[in-house]
Amino acid sequence: MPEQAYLDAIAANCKEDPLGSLPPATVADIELPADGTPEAISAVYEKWGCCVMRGLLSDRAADVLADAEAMAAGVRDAGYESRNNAYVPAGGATGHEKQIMLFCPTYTLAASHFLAATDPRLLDAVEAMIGPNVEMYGNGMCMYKEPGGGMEKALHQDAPYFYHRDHSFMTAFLHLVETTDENGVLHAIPGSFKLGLLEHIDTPSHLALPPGQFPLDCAMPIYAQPGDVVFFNYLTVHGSGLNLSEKARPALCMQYRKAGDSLAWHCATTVDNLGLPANEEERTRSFAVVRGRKIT
Ligand SMILES: O=C(O)CCC(=O)C(=O)O
Repeated sequence: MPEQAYLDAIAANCKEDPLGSLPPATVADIELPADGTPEAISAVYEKWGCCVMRGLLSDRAADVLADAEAMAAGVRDAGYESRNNAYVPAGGATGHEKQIMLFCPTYTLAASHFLAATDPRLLDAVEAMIGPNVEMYGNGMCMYKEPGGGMEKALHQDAPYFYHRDHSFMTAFLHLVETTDENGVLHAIPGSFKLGLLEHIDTPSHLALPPGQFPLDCAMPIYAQPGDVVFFNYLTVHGSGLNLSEKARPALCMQYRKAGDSLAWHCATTVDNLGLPANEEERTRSFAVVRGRKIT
């Protein structure tokens, strides 16, 4: 059973037709050019809880991709034993015994990943969204999606995984390859952050929204090119389908929060662990401050 704190949070947001209460959106509503002004970025993020900045890091994507593929090659050379911080669950739809789902952390493995996460163009955008004091969260995660059936990530919010006091937590999702319906394009529901924390269930891809109520196709595909970055608040509903193409679909997830925000609940990947108070170490853990300061 999850803790009462979680049950209380989701009860407050329980609606018969949660999606029906959201304004309709198209990609044009959340799309910004790489040189979008802070005012434009902030307005889109505040309204929709997500945005896509076209070509923001197009000059970095090739290096980040080469390092992600080197991480994967290490795992394959080791006969799918975990290496390079890989999470290697059962092969599922790939038909293989195992598949690479993700690498975490990656800033400790490859400079290209850290340099992307600290790129001033990206941090300018993050600052426009969450304010002048920005702290990294974690050390980078590369979602891999193997070819030939690589794992889906059912629609979910990131909030139950990393529930924070001030809800400033957000992800910058850097595309490394072109995404299509075939290879598991990222989907999101613009405006869904306004629904608050929703009830999640246990699935093979960890915590997710009940698929009967939130099938993948109720979200908007955000087709992208290498270097496009999708930003989303951790309450924004998002996910992606299987990769049925012949090439992997890696992407780099870089996470940030307002400096000083802190974990409120213990990190969780299963329903049983939701709503447990964060321990002292989790509440006070600090990461690199990349904009402004966190000084008391
Ligand atoms: O890799 C993807 O397409 C989805 C990733 C995701 O949902 C997440 O990192 O929370």
